[in-house]
Amino acid sequence: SFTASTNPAIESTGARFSSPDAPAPFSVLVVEDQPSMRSALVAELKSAGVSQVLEAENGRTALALFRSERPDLVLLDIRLPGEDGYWVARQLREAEPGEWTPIIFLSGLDNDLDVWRGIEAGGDDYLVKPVKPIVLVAKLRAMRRLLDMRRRLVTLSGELHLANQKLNEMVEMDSLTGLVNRRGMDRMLHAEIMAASREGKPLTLMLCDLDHFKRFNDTYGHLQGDECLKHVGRLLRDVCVRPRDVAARYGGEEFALILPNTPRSGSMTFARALGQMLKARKIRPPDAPEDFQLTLSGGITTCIPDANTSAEAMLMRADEALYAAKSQGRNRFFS
Ligand code: GH3
Ligand code: MG
Ligand code: MG
Ligand code: MG
Ligand code: MG
Repeated sequence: SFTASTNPAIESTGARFSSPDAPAPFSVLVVEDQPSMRSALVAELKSAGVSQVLEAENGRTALALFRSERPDLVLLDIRLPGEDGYWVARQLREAEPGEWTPIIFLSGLDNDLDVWRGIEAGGDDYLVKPVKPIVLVAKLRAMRRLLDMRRRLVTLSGELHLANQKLNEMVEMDSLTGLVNRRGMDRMLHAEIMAASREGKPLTLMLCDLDHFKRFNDTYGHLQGDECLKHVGRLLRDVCVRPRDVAARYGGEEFALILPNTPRSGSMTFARALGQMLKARKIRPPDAPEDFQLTLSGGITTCIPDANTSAEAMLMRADEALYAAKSQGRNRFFS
């Protein structure tokens, strides 16, 4: 049924896998023990425009070739010396979990049960020998269509995954300052309370509020106020030197800092560093006659959390300390 030298069906219809002058980069592994049948198949595939044809005469060789060459498709005989085609199909499926290489059985066995077993073993199609070349090429093209579709889906799912990651980040980000927003900060505070409680380490929460910010807005305008908030955002990001420190915009001109593994003394050092940075990096609104000295008031709470520690209680304690700092003159941190 196959002859190596001619394939009249393909020549008469012009049906090809791709033009032999410009063969598609597509490799087929032919697993067939009969040498004459194998060389006929190889010749058919090549003249139909398949760019690479690999040959195996038994199951073990097929598996080894599959692993090393990663063909795009496998044509698989069933009756082979040693392990049969069903075994090969199962091994191929196990060799690439999550991937898919089409397997077309090509066998002289034409019982319905053989078809059933072939598909159960992992085959995608089942052709009974002898197969007309035009049918073989048509089946290859159908499989390539499915392969292309699968590749597009894999690409798309990767893109969706990235887009979803980005959205998740955006949901927890404050768009003005680029800091974590209140939603993110609430989640992270809960997480750090759990972590600190497991590790038995002190956790510090700091709430800061810009002093007399309403005056700033009233004097220089809301847009300059926004610039000022961005400036403070950059400054807080810079003062958070440890990778686990989190700076968040908690509300309008209120900021929160989560400082894991930071005892009371460490939180005071942090507050001093913040105050110094505010002095060192003054801002100059366009209409202002001189640099503007921003100041912050802060409330600090530190504890070694246990199972009963709540984020709400920590926030309340920090807020009380902040209120005290405000009422006793501002530009200071209380704990
Ligand atoms: P205090 O020292 O007591 O905190 O005084 P304050 O003026 O800072 O506090 P108050 O709560 O009276 O006013 C907060 C101001 O912060 C008023 C509001 O216009 C301003 N503000 C809040 N969010 C934003 C914002 O996103 N952009 C700008 N430009 N201003 C904001
Ligand atoms: Mg055979
Ligand atoms: Mg206020
Ligand atoms: Mg304020
Ligand atoms: Mg406020």
